[in-house]
Amino acid sequence: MTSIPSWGPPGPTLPGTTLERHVLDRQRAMPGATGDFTGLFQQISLAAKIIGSKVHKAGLTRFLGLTGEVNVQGEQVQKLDIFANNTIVSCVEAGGHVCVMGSEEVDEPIPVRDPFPPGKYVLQFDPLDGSGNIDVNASIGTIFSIHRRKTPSGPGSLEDCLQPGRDIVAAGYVIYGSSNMFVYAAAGGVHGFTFDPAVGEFFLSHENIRIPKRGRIYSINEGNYNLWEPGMRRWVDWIKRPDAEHGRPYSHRYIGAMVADFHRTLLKGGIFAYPPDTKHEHGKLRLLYEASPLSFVCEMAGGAASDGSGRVLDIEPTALHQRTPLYIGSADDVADAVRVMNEAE
Ligand code: P6P
Repeated sequence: MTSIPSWGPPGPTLPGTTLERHVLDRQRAMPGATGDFTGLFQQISLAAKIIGSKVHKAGLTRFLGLTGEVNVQGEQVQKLDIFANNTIVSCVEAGGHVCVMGSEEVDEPIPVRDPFPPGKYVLQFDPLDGSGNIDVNASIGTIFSIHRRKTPSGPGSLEDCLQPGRDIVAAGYVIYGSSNMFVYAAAGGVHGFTFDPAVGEFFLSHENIRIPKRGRIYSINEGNYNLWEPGMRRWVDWIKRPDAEHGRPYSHRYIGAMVADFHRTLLKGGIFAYPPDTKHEHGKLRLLYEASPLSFVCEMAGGAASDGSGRVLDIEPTALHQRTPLYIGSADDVADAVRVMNEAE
């Protein structure tokens, strides 16, 4: 007679804790949990697997290159952007867990359509962040955030999308790189899962991620140096000035896809910054589906995220595609950046 493993963390019979099992175990601990949360995560995870498979074969199929179209951001649309967007919408809308979605690739909110039942959550996402890296085989990613709906019933609306990051229920990202990882943050902390293509599942690999209080890496597009405000140039000059006692100069790393630059910052510490410049009055990054979700992840891991004057999570959104300056990473490094850039001239 074989023994049946007792309920709890997987025994030797399972290769690890899957993302679905991890979320389910925490869903059980949530008062009044209805299973919607677990179901929504399963749909996001399925979309991530489909997108990841397409990204890793893009070089072998017709998915490389541009569609010739331009999205609401005024950016050249890559074929994989559209594929990723449509994959997420298709995986999620039928599940009955969301009432509306917001996407970087779509001008207006995407209300759940008949015959699908509108649910109690709001999903906003950047389907493929850093798509300029696709053709050169550098890391790219998907970013998402989940709020509870504000409107009482029926298909959701822009009102449901325009919520501050401090009200996020869960947020995370998928990084398509040397391996694919799914990282999410919710009330229970920040956890990372690595995809095993042999099994087709994300397995827990980074439990309770905590960002170092200070790092030694700064990540910013130095090519914009002459386009920045004086305070920004002052901070970058400061972080590069030799000061052995305080561990400066920092090293510079910049991948050009925020998900990848943020993921390194989360694991190793340091700071990622995208400030305003003469080309981007309010910065380049979008609040609702880039800055807010990653700021939520960062704060849940013990870090900080500022727009240069306050918490990103406290910004009250007024438009679906609004942008914000972003300084995100180790708490001490973000505090230094805000202090130095705002010093009196
Ligand atoms: P730049 C990608 O297009 C993106 O939105 C972020 O993922 C990335 O951090 C940033 O833009 C890169 O912008 O101006 O440095 O190429």
